[in-house]
Amino acid sequence: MRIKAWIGVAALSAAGVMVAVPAAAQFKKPDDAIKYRQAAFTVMGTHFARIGAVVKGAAPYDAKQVAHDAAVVETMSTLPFAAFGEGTDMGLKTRAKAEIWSDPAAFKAAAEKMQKAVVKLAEVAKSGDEAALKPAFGEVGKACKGCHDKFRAEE
Ligand code: ASC
Repeated sequence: MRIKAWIGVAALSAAGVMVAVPAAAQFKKPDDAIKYRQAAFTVMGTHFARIGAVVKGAAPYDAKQVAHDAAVVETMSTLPFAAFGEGTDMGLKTRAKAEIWSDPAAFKAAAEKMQKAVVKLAEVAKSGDEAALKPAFGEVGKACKGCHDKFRAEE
């Protein structure tokens, strides 16, 4: 009985440690992290492009649809950056550049710039202000490109 209680405490403290471990350790292996971040970027890019079609006039403006797409982009934008841990610079085919790990502060700043622009886009989309959509979309696109130019290799 006493041993069982001790095991319980050990399990609890192990759980406590798990909460505190770096995000990268949430993935079983580097390839899982690479797959995960690529999936998040793919979903984000897909929904961002749907808004793009609207602002370019290739698709009709539907406030509800745009708000949904922007909400998906916003949620996805919070996911990939926990999957750039040490050791995830190789394995599965990845375009992630070494600068991500050699200049983490700049990478973080670029990620946060994008996330801020995405929050704004989601707000604008939710408000139903059609005229404000294009500039907000443009700001996100610029932030995407800024990060790609520095941290993503060519195909
Ligand atoms: C997109 C998409 C990106 C950005 C970027 C903006 O639609 O998938 O990565 O826009 O191309 O320059």
